[in-house]
Amino acid sequence: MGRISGSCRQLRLKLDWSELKQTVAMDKPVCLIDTASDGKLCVQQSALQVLEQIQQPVVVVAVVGLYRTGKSYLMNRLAGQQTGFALGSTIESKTKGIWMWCVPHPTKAETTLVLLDTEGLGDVDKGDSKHDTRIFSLAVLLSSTLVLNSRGTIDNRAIEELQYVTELTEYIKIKSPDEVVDDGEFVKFFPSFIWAVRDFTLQLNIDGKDTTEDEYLEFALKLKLGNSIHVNNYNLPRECIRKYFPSRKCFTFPFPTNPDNVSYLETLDPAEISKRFLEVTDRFCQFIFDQSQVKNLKDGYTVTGRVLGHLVKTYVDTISSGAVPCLENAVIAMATIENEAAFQEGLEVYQSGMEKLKNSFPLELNEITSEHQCFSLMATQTFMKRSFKDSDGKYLTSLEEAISHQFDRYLWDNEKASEAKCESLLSVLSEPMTERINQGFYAKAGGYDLFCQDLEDIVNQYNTLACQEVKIAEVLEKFLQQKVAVTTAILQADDKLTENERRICEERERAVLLEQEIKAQEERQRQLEEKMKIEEQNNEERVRQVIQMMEKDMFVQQQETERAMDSKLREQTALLDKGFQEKANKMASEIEELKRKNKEVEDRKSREFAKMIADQEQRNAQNMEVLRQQHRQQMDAINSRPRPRPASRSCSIQ
Ligand SMILES: Nc1nc2c(ncn2[C@@H]2O[C@H](COP(=O)(O)OP(=O)(O)OP(=O)(O)O)[C@@H](O)[C@H]2O)c(=O)[nH]1
Ligand SMILES: [Mg+2]
Repeated sequence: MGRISGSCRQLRLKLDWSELKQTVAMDKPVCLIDTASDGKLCVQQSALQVLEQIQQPVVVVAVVGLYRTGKSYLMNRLAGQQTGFALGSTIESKTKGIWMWCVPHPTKAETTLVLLDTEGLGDVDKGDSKHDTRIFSLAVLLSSTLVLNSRGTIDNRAIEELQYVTELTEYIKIKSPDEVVDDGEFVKFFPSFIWAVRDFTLQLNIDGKDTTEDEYLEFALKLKLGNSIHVNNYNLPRECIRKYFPSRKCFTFPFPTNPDNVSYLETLDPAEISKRFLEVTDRFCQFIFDQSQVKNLKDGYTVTGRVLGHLVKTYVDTISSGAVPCLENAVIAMATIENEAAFQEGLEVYQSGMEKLKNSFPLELNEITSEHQCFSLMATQTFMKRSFKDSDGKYLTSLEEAISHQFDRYLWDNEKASEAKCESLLSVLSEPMTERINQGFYAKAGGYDLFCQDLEDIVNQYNTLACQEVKIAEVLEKFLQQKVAVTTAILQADDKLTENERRICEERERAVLLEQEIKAQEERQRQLEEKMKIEEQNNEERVRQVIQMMEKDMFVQQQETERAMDSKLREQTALLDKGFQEKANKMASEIEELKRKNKEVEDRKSREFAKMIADQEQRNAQNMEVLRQQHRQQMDAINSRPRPRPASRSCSIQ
């Protein structure tokens, strides 16, 4: 193995290392989604290019809320910067569309924090309330943590202004764009929810008791008993928040500084900012850094920057076409894009490794096969890291086939290189003998003996020098075949030999040739056996990788389910506590429905996985059968040959 520079193992280390680093640190935010003059949302290509480079998982924090409430300022704090997202100092709304800032995650290694600052809601000048709901639903769809920002208190007006939440069922679908309202599963895919209350001036005190910020939020989200229209309208946004988001958290920020300074907050000396405001801001940031989860797609696929880019494009294109974004469709679209890319990436890993190896051709068979094994393993790992929902193993099979095809080509290239090397070696070694033939040196009595000795020397030297070559036996066989005519001529011209001795020599010549031919066949057979051994190991490894991928998939699926279940059970207990028997019963049936659906998904996945393993095993068996058949045919060819007696060309006839 020492002969190979940049072998698979060294490259593997390099690759793992470079992958970890694949993120970007932007020094300022960029516009991700803009509003065209006709009011349609459009994705900014340059922002997608930034996301395309991020191969790390992303934690996505989006902020939403009424315009002019300090959202951009708060996002800058999360980026650890005083300035960045543009702040407005007039009453006009500042941020338009959705802006993005990608920074290395401050506490999670190998993760990128993506901050999404959205256009303020409720700006009457816009005159299009649907636009607001679209921005709101995009923030929900794209984020793993949604920060709702508002000013003052969480009073009924603040909650009523959140009618966007109640409209989400119209703007987000789970399975198909025309499904009837089914929001029972939103909790599985929705971000965690944080309410940031700015300029909060009240005492945290309910009924004379000190309360926490979270208790304050729970108090504000309390449902009212009753069934009147008024009560239903009061309860609806609260119920939606309670039901859709898997977790809730609240931060109450005091006034940041004195009123004269508030417009210049971003340029203000920190000493001028209230200590309590800074303390809450720090706590808020720390909470997000510690608790915000990596963004997951439906069915638990981890979202990287690159996937987030696809998601943004898919959702915005859907919305622009007038359709409703559908999680399931997005996952399918994403899977197609990512699986195709995963196939390419895997194949490139294999190809680039083997292309480097090609520079060292010809190699011994065990060297080339062990490198092939290592690179094809790396290729499958690379594929699996990126692929998802390849439930029928279509893309994995294509990758295996492409690799196997390429491997055959590399083996052929190696054989050609080995053949050229062996031929040139024989040509150099046989040069003096060729010279002698041309000079007629052997055309004399006793010439055949001399010729045999010279030939024997060449063969011995060749066998020593070319002992590692895959084509050693075949090239020698060809060489000896080419020498038949000249050998016969020398034999005939040797007067020292009797007619009988000549016949014996001729017979021996034939035996030597036959033996070499058999040797070449046996060498081919040995090489085939080696290939079979490697294939068998590769097959076992592939099955192991498929099982590993499935276990990971199942684990993520279970976690997703547990998170949703926990949230629903908490809500059910709270409803029962407060005497909402009817709503609690409804929640109980939702829990049952969720359980049923999860069971369905798990069963389906188990079936798909079992089939995938069976298919993989069947493919392996088929591959092995092809090799075995080849082996049998070669074996038959060897066995059908008459075995010559061991022959030597040390020629003296006694
Ligand atoms: N009173 C008060 N003002 C703030 C606070 N945070 C920021 N500001 C100021 O409020 C103004 C608007 O801040 P932005 O961060 O641009 O608010 P925004 O919500 O992003 O505004 P839009 O993008 O227009 O929706 C700026 O002058 C800020 O300095 C805060 O906590 N309280
Ligand atoms: Mg803003």
